Amino acid sequence: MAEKAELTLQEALEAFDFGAPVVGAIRYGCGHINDTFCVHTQPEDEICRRFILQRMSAAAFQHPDQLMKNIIGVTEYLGDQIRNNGGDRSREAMEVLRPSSGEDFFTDSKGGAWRVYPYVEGTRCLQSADTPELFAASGRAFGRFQQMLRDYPADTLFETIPHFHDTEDRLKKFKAALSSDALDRAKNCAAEIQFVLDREADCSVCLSALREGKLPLRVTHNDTKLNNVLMDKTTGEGICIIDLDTTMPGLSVNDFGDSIRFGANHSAEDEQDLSKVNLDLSLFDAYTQAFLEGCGGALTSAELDYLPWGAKLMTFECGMRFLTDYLEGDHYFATHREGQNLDRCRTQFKLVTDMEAHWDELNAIVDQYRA
Ligand code: ADP
Ligand code: GN1
Ligand code: MG
Repeated sequence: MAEKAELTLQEALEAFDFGAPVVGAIRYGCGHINDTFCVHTQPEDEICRRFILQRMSAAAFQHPDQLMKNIIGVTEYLGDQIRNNGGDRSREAMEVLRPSSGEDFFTDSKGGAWRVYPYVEGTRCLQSADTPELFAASGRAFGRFQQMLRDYPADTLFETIPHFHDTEDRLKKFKAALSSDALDRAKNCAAEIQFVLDREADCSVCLSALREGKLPLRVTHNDTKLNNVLMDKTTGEGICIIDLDTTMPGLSVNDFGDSIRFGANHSAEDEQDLSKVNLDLSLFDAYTQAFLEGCGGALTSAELDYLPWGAKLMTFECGMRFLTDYLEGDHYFATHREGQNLDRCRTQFKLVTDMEAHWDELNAIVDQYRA
């Protein structure tokens, strides 16, 4: 189990030059992976300037050096494009603030790896899509992100989490957790275990299409949930894609699918009342149109064919990951109460069931937006 980040927070704060005295650092955001703090500084005669300070998850990332190389490469590349297009580089792309040592990140006395980004002011981070317009705005932003990285040299990117969206491998890991059942928790989730076993064959659908050359490998974000895009407070546009930890070669349909998984419904990811967890087809429709617009017509006809599969498999895979973590003792995803990973698994499987029930409608919506 990782040490509490608070134990070395002060060390981390001292390792960076924030340009003004630090007046506070508080836990921030709703991410499940990293320990995130918002740092407040007080420059003389100016309003407070904020930064995001994060201890990268050691459970998720074995090589923070490689992770930071990816992020620095991608953010600088995006920054150049934004500047060349007359955009506002400081708001539309993340920027890494290096520690005073000049390295890419700071390593604390307990081995924890820390990084800093300037806080992108004037933005909101949503936990649920308040309106179809806002959800569409996030879709345009994620589509644009993929479009901007279309010529990025993919072979320079490290695989920060091996087999991240390898659904077949996720199934293997689930089965291993089930057979050891270290905490004797399998008895609490027989229905969810059966749900996975009934869908084993589905795990290969997108991967087979990739192996057969039907789906292209692109540089993708791979963690496109709504709270990984910052929305402009005034215009509601999605302006800055964040959480670039898993930006690496992947499938466009997975980027589409992970957004649908998280955002195309009106409930929290850990909602316990499953009657409230329902796929909203109008949100699916709004996101599809906007994501394709953001991609700028770059998706192939096969990628369009597989969008509903991306949605279903990202939701299924995520549910299976929550279930695996539950069986293994909640080591990977941050939890704040007992059984939270099992609750998260249940919402995902409810959404998968809904997608299966509305399969023809999902395909018809995608067909509507074929050029
Ligand atoms: P995790 O991997 O744990 O999800 P994130 O990198 O997504 O961590 O950060 C967690 C939260 O911190 C985000 O959801 C967002 O609310 C906030 N955040 C991260 N970076 C910034 C930034 N540069 N400006 C403003 N808010 C940010
Ligand atoms: C994690 O980092 P965060 O909270 O944005 C996870 C995603 C899951 C998601 C489920 C690196 O995303 O893969 O889909 O939780 N990120 C990583 O909410 O594992
Ligand atoms: Mg995040």
